[in-house]
Amino acid sequence: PRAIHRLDYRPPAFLVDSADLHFDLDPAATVVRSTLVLRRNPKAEDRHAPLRLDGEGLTLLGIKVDGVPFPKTHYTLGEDGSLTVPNPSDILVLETEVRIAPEENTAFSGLYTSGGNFYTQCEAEGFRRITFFPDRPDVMTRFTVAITADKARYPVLLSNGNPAGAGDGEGGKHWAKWEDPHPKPSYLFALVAGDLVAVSDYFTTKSGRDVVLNIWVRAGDEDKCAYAMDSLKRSMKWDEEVYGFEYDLDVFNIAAVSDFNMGAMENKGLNVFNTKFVLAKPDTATDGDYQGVETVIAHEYFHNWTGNRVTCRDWFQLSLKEGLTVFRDQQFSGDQGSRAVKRIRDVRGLRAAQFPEDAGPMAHPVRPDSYIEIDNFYTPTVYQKGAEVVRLLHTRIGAQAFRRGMDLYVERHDNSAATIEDFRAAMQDASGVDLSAFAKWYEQAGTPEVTAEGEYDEAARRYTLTLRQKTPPTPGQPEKRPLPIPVAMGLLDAGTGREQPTRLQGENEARTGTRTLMLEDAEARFVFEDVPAPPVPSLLRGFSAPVKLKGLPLDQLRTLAARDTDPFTRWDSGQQYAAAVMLGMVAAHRRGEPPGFDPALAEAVRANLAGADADPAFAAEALPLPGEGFLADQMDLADPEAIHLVRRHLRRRIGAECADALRETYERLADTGPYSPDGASIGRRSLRNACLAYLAAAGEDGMRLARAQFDAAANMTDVLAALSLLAESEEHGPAALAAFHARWRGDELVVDKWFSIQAMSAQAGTAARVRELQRHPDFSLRNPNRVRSLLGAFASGNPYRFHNRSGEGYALLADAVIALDPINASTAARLVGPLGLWRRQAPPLSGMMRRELERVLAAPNLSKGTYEKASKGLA
Ligand code: HT7
Ligand code: ZN
Repeated sequence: PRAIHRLDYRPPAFLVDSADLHFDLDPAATVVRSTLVLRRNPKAEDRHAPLRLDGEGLTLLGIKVDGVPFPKTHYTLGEDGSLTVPNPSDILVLETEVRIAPEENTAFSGLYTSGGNFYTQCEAEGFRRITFFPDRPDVMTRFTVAITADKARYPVLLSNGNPAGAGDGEGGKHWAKWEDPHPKPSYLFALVAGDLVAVSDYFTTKSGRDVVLNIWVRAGDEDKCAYAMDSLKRSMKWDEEVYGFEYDLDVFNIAAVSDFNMGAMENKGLNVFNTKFVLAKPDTATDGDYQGVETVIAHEYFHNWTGNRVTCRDWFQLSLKEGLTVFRDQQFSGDQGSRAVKRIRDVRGLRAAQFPEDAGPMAHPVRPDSYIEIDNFYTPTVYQKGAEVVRLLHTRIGAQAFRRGMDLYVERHDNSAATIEDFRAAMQDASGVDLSAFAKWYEQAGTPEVTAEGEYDEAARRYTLTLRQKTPPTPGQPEKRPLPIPVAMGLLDAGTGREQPTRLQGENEARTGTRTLMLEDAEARFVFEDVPAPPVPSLLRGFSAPVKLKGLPLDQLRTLAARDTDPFTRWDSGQQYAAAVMLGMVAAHRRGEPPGFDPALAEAVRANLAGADADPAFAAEALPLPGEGFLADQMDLADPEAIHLVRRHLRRRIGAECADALRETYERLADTGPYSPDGASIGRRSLRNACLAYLAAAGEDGMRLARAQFDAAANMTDVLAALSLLAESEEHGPAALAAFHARWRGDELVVDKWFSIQAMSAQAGTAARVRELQRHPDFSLRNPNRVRSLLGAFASGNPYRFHNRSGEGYALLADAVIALDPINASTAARLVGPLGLWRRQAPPLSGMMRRELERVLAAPNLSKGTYEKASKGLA
C-alpha cells in the first residue's frame, strides 16, 4: 500500500458548489442519485487537470453531464473505484446514480444497517462509499438531501441541517427533505433512518432562538437519555458563555447506534453516537460511564465551531479540530466540578495511552508527516497530546489573549478549511507573543524528559535550579530539538513544608504562589534570591507541559505529596514516590529477594483517609497505588509479572495494616440518598470503592464486604466495583458473574462490562477464558463494542495475563485480528496495537509477540490499515 505525504498537498482541481442527493433506501440495494454543481478551482495549480471523484464499491447505474447522458468513452472507472473525467469543462453539472448494499457493510464506514435501521459514518473517507465525490475536507459544499423509504419500517428519516419538507409517496413509501445552509466537507454528511423514538427538549440561544433538541434511540431506551440531554444543554450554554459560540441551526439531532467504530461523530446538525456515550441510568451505567457521556456529548457539540464551521484543510491537520476540541471539552468538564480532579484524570489518561504510543513503533508528531491509512491516526497523540499543545499556547499567552485568538481564528477561517499554522498565527496575532517556537510541538514526536537539579548556597541565600530537557529518538526522527516547555512551579520550605515567595535574579520584588519558568533550550539555570533555607522545588504544577519529570529525590517527593499547595503536584508526587518504591521492590523480586515493605506507603494511606473529608474525590485519586502500565513505562524493559506480584503484595499489606481506617471510611461513606452523578457524589463512591479494593485485597473479610455490596447496591458503580473484586476470587467469582449475567443479559452495554471484567481478571486461566468467551452466544466479532470489551480489555487492560509466559495471550489476539480484518478493518487495526509493543518486553516474550505480528502480516488480503500497524510494528 502507498503512503500519503503531507508535503504532497495540492489544492483540489474542482470545487462543488452544491450537492443534491436523493436516497431510495433499501438494505440490499439502496439507490443514490447525486447532482453536483462543479467548477474549476481558481486556486488549483493545474488549470487543465482532469476531474477525479472518489468512489469505493459503488455500482454505477447512470451518469449525465449538463443533463445529457455521458458516453462511456468520456470517463473512466479506476481500479480503486474512483471516477475520472479526463476533459471536463470548467463548469459542469454532473449527475450520477449508484447502487450500494448497506446490509453488507460490516466495516461501518459509509451507509450501513444496524438493528434494521440505517446509519452513516463518513469521517474520514466513508462518503466515497455512498456516492462519487471529491471526498476531501477542503471541498466544502451546500448539501440538500431527499430520503425515500418504506414508511412502516423506517418511520424516521434524518439528515444534516434543517427539515425542509416531508410527505407520503407511492407503495407505502414516504419521503423527507433536509437542507443544510452551511457549506461542509463530505466527511460531515449524515443520514439516519429507521424505527427510532425521540427524547426531545429545547435550548434558547443567547440571541433568543429556540433550538429543538432530539435524542433518537430504540424504543425502550428513552429512560436512559436524561443525562445526555442535560449534558448537551450545559455544553450549549458553556460554549456561548466561554467562547461566544452560538448554535446555528433550528434543530440539533443526536442518533444512538450500538454498532459504531468509535465514540461518536460530529456530523453537522446530526451527531451519531455510540450508545455507550448516550445511554445512562443509575442501575446500568457507572460513574465513569456518566462522565464519558458528558465528555463526549460536549466534545461533539463543540466541534460545531471547531471542526465544522472551521474545518481541516487535509487530514494531516486532524489535530487542528481534535486537539482543540479535546482541550475545550476538558475545560468544560473541569468547570462542571473539580478542576484539579479532572486534570489528574486527564493526565492519568495521557500517561496510560499517549506516552506509550510516543515511545513505540507508531510514534508520530501531533501533525503527522505521512500515513497509509488515515483511520490509524485517530490516536492519543493527535487527540490528547494535541490538546496538551493547545494548553501550552493557552498557558503561554493567558486566558484572555487565548479567547481573542479564538475569535480571530473563527473570523478569518469561518466556512473554510484551515491549517495548524493558521491557528497558531491567530493566537500569535491576537496576543502579540511570538509563538513560532511552539511549532516544534506539532512537528516532533516523542515525550520530552525533563530533569531538575537544585543547589543551595547558604551563605548567599541563593537557590539555583537547573532544568534540562531531552527527547528520545522516535522512528524516522533520530535527532530531536529542544522544545519550549513552560514549567509552572513554586518553592516549599524543606523544614516546614510552607510555600515560599520567589524572586528570580534581576527581579525587584518577590512573588507569591505559582510562577512559570520557560525552558527553551536543552538546559537553563534559574537563580532564586533571598531563599532562607534549602527549599523543595514543586515543579510542573498542574502538569504544565506533557513531559516526564525525572529525578526528584524521594524525600522531596514525600514533602510535596504531603504539603504542596498545588493539588496536581501533590497527587503526582505521591504517585511518583510510590512508583519509585515499587520499582525498587520489582528489582528485588527479580533478584529473588523478599519484597519488603515501606511503612511510608501505609502512613500515606492513613494520612489521606484522615483528611479525605475535605475533598473525597481528590482522596480517591490519591489512594490507589500507581497502575501496572504506569510502572512498566518507567522500566527499560517491562516485567508485567513482577510488577503485578509486587502491586498485589503491597495492596494486601496496606489493606491489612490500614484495615481499621479503611473500614471506618468505607462505613462512613455509605450511600444513603438517591443516585446522583455530581462530582462530590462520584468522589465519595470512588473513595469508598477504593477502600473496599484494599480491604478485599487483604483477605476474606473484605471479600465478604464486597459480596454484601454486590448483593445490596442499587447503582451500577457499586455493583461493578464489587464484582471486579469478586471476580478475582475462586470462591465468589463464578457465582457472582453468573448472577450478574442472568440479571443483565438483555442490556448490551452491561453485558460488555461482564466481558471486560473477566478479560481483566488476574486469575491464572484468564487467557483460556477469553478464548472460550469468544464462543459465548453473546459474543460477536461484528460488534466493535463487544470486540473492545473482551479483546481490547484483555490486551490493553490486563498486562499480567496478556503477557502470560505461555504466549497464549498473544496468539489469541493475533487470531482475532486475522479473523476480524476482513469484517471490520478499522477495528482490527486498532486491536493489533499491543502486539507492536514487543520491544518493551524481555525475551522470550518479545520474540513470541514478534512472531504473532509476523503471522498477522502474512495473512492474505490484509487491509491497508492493519498492514500499516503490523509492518510499522516490525520495522
Ligand atoms: N471526529 C470523529 C472521528 C470518528 C471516526 C474516525 C474514523 C473512523 C470512524 C470514526 N467515527 C468518529 C469523532 C470525534 O473525535 O469527535
Ligand atoms: Zn473530535
